[in-house]
Amino acid sequence: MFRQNSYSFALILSIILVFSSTIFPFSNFPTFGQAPATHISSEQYDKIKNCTTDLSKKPTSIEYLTYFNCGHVSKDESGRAVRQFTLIVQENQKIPISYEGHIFDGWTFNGTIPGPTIRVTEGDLVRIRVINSNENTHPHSLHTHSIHYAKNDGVSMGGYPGGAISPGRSFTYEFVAQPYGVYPYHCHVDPIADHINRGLYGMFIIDPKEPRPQMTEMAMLLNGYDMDFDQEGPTTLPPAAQFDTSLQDDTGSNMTADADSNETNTGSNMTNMTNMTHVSVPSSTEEEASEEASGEEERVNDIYTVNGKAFEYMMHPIVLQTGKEYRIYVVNMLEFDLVNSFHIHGSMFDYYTAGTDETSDYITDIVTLSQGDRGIMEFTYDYPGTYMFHAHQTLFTDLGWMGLFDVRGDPINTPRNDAT
Ligand SMILES: [Cu+2]
Repeated sequence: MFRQNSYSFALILSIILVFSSTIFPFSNFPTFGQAPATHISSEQYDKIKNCTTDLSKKPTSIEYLTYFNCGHVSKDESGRAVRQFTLIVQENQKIPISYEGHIFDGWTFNGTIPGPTIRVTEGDLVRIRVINSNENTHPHSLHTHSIHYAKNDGVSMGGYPGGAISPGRSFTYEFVAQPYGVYPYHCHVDPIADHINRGLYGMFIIDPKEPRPQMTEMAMLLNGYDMDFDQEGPTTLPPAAQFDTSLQDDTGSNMTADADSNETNTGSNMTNMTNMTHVSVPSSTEEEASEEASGEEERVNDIYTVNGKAFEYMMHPIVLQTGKEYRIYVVNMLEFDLVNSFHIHGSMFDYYTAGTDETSDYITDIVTLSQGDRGIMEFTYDYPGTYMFHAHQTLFTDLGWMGLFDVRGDPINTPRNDAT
């Protein structure tokens, strides 16, 4: 009986499917992420996006809010935009991360933690050349989230040359940007937690072909710092044979950041790394830490921030206007703590998880983010005043993850019963 029913059910189902596909052929449904082509030129779009004209700038955490690096733009034969970026990895960078004198021994993409916000449009051909500075002692890579071939994934499993770039060498990652959304990028060399904690990460925005509604936009990357590097290392790498550095480029004498004016010549005393068998030189700190590692002590962050510096937006509140729409791209790159969050006072925001859809997921005043999670917040303020935004974990706020919006202008939509 059951068997007979199953057959009839299957028969009816296939009739429905065949019938419905003639009425609603699946090919008529828009493919995910493919907005209709616009007539807006990439130059016009880049202006809307507030793309920086100074690609070699080292933005402060104030400037980072609106610093969008859209690369050197050219066109290929088909007319497609080609965007080229250069990221230089430098170790032993002294980065001020608080107003109380905390200096972090960081590793940076182009001199800042976080690295520059990279911004492209869906369908662009993206080329990101990553140069591992000759003075460095560790291999590094660039792992971008989103869709691409494994060889451009920046991961050493599989022996891809872009998985571990030796000091003094470079590798160019190439892919077509898809789908639109907001993403993190970061180094993916083991031990990953350490390469991330040191500062090798940033934000990567793929804009939809059809521009989002225009509003003032800001980038906020959430991070933390384990200042004493406890438990760091050991940096045990697979044998060098897995990293065929002959497929990586010499940095040569023309190692430049995104703009020619920022030339940093580290190639003149470049040693030949091609036959290197072990590129990692653990520091004494790492060796000590590795001895303690057996204790399985938990790693902890000492400082938490938005865009790199503790309490930056308490010291420099972000000025907003009542009634104006704002969009924040948010990425959580916190290591060691599994959960981070973003809470705003005095207003609510539309939240778009991962920024991959035009419709918001919900309206809230707190979004909870695990490691690598990201999204887009859109909001307005009805009333003027000073409002906090912060993690809803008190420990994080006490240690730096807290800022202020200084909202100016007349109240709008004043409800009758609302006290002023
Ligand atoms: Cu790294």
